[in-house]
Amino acid sequence: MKDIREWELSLADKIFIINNRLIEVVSSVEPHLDSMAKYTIEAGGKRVRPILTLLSYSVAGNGGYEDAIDLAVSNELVHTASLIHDDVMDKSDLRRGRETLFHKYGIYNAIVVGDYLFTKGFELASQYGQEVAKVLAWGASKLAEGQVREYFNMGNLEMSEDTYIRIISDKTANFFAACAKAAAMAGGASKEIQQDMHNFAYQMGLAFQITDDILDIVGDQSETGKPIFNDLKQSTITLPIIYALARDGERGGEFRKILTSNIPAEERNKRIKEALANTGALDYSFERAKYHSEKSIEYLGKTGKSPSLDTLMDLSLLVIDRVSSAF
Ligand code: GRG
Repeated sequence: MKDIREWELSLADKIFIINNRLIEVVSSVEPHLDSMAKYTIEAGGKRVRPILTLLSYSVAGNGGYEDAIDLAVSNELVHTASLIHDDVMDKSDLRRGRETLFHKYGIYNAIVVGDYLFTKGFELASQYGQEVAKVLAWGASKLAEGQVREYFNMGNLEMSEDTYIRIISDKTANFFAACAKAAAMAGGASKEIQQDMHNFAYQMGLAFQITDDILDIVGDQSETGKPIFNDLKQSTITLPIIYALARDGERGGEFRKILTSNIPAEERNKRIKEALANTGALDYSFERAKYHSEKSIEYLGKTGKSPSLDTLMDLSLLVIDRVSSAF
């Protein structure tokens, strides 16, 4: 397996093309809109969804990826639109290592720029036909469902693991699945391979989001580009918290007491982190992420040999590898 830097380097040509096309398609004759849209795009991001799209397209066996660039860009635009709106809902000031659009230009501009990127994304996707655009629309509507389900479970200390999985399925995994399925479809893959690619990316998306939630606790802001302990600051309940709460009775309710205490945030976060490590909540969550990563590779294996198979397999392993160094 390549490490993340080697993996990114091996895809540098594709990422370069995606970035240039993103800038091109968000250009606007309205100078303020043009500069706000470009500000967001130039902040970067890992570009996981467009890369997933290009590689999934090549699973269909057509070799080249050039014809899938606009679909990849379309997926990144929809994703970026959702992040802009997420930052509005969370009132976040930092994203991708930069001041958020919301913080820099205010709520009204952030809403409109999000809408603009969203519509530009669908304009591009429409080139691939109604069926492909429909898959992407399904994925985007799931993003909204996941986001709202998460919102209405904020601070819900009784939230079950099943509800958590439903939330992350929609806000992350189903969109990954839509990117991969739409790409396989655009590439002319059989219905069976389209479904395998959907399942592969769905499982990888679950692994990705669980890892993201672990990184919110043990990660490093200089690497993730967003503040640590942001989920708890927003009262978002994630898998490590659910696990620790479920076992809290055996420990005299200690964890719940720390979670709901009024002690200063820095001290509270330190204690929460220690408790999550001591109760095995972080290990449990990592094992769950690993399970979904392995499952994703099983589905990928069913698609048969293709030029992008090893690179996609590495992606699924790297998704969880981001967190192993943080333990
Ligand atoms: C506009 C379609 C649309 C939806 C609005 C706000 C909202 C509804 C949905 C947001 C859902 C959300 C916040 C999902 C999080 C998904 C996620 C894992 C984000 C981080 O992805 P990375 O790590 O980010 O790939 P980068 O910055 O690298 O692109």
